[in-house]
Amino acid sequence: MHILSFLVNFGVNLFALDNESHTAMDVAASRDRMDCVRFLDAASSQQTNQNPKKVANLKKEAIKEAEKGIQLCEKVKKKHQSKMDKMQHRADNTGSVSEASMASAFSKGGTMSGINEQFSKLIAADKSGSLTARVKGTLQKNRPQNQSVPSRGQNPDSSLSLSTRRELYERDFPVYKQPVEVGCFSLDSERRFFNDGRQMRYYVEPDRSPNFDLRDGYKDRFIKRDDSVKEKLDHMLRWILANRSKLSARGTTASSCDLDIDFVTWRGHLTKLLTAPYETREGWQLAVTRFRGTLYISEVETEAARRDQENRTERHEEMMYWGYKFEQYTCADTVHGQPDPGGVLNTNEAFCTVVQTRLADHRLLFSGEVDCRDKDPNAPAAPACYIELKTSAEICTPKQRSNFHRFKLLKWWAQSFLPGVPRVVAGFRDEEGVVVAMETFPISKISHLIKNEHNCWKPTVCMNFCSDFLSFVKHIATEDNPSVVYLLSWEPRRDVTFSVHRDSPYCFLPHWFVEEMTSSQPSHQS
Ligand code: 0WD
Ligand code: CA
Repeated sequence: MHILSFLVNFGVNLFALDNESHTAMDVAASRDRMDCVRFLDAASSQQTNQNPKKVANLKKEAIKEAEKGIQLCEKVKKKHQSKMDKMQHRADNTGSVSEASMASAFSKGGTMSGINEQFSKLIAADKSGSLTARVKGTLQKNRPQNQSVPSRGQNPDSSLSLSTRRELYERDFPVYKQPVEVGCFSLDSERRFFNDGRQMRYYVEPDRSPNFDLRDGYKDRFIKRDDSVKEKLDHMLRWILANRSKLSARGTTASSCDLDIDFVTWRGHLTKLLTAPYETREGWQLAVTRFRGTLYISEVETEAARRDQENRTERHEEMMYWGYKFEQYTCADTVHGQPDPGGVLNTNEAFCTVVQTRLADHRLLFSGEVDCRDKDPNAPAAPACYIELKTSAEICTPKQRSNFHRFKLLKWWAQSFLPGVPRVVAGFRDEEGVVVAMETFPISKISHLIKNEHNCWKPTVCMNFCSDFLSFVKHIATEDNPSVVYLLSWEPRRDVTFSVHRDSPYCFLPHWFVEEMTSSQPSHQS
């Protein structure tokens, strides 16, 4: 408000428009800042009364300026696109992306039909490509443009960086194939791996206001996973070794033991990529290794995250338990069973789905933890029968609702959209940790729910950024070597940068995986 009155007194154009043709007053209204709306309304009435001709001119000027802004933005976007295209072209020419094997990826065995090609459009339901601000280039280079292209094994130009500015990713929604579940695995109460679905749970619908006490059992019936143990991609790699025959390139000239996949990672890492253009607080570091043509991506804990974890308050620790407790109130271990909220809660246990899909020309294999499934025997096949469970603070004010839409729904959408989980069931809890209301959010409806929020997040920006990030990774991570790590680092309001590390502590592909993948052919299972 102080800034606003300063600017108005200073003589800014009250009628100036952003690239979506909103005035300052529209923006204030959409954010529920009625104090600002009243102030701006009074100021513009005063100006109109005093000098209607001048106001008419100011309005014209505002439209002209906005048009200029839009044009500038378009230009920068084109530049970004042409750089991405060049990068893609180079990646193809250096042999890091094989068009032939790519095209064959999902047409076999009828697992992915052409109908599913448009999955992205159906479930994301957002094709808007409007522009919001003036921008500079996204893909930045501090050196002259016309230098040589890195070929395989040569160190890439580490001055290359990738912008996360949202304006650059406002284009058509990229192709995102319907994710197909290719397998699953379970982690038991001691975090042991099983190549099966033994930890699957079944959703049991509670009352509309169930009054679950999420604090129950925190002190005496809680076994917490040791989060100082960094598991990296290990569970996924175990799953890959046990299921290699499902993934190997068949009918191509590539060595039959190479995977027919560009990227292997956790779903949680992809969620971070999707939300990066909107993230203002937490950065990340992702380690990438190219091994037998596949790029493996594993998170590295940032210094800030480590500090946050060490300095968590007791209240915060307890609140982290609430999410798991909600699962215990709503999930049964067997299809006809009932939840057992009196039992011990052990966060070592997990059921993970493994899905295969394609984003633009990137063939992805990733795994994500799934809370439970619909117990109806007629429910659709996985992942469409899966349900994500969440807890959130109850919403009492318009401001809280707006924040919920702007921040929480973005994370919920990204996390479930990726593996094709169609709904989130949320328990809204009060300050004491009592669930006072329940609500189901179909993922395909979330983009409609947020439509009224001004300058809100857009699914297309999330997906286009992720796609460009993966192209960037293909371009820079050229050396195929399990002991080389390309470390991609990002902090909010900065570009993504990278550094290269050989035989360093960042190495994350374990010897047992590298040896098994190198020495033997996959055993052909049915
Ligand atoms: O080492 C790491 N940096 C991480 C390991 C980070 C994220 C996940 N993991 C591992 C764990 O082994 C976990 O079993 O991945 C598994 C889950 O992977 P994901 O599905 O890719 O992760 P994400 O989407 O971030 O989280 C899904 C659920 C969470 O549910 P909520 O509703 O809170 O989003 O997995 C749980 C949590 O219940 N979860 C974790 N479980 C164990 N270790 C972890 C973690 N670090 N992070 C989230
Ligand atoms: Ca959950």
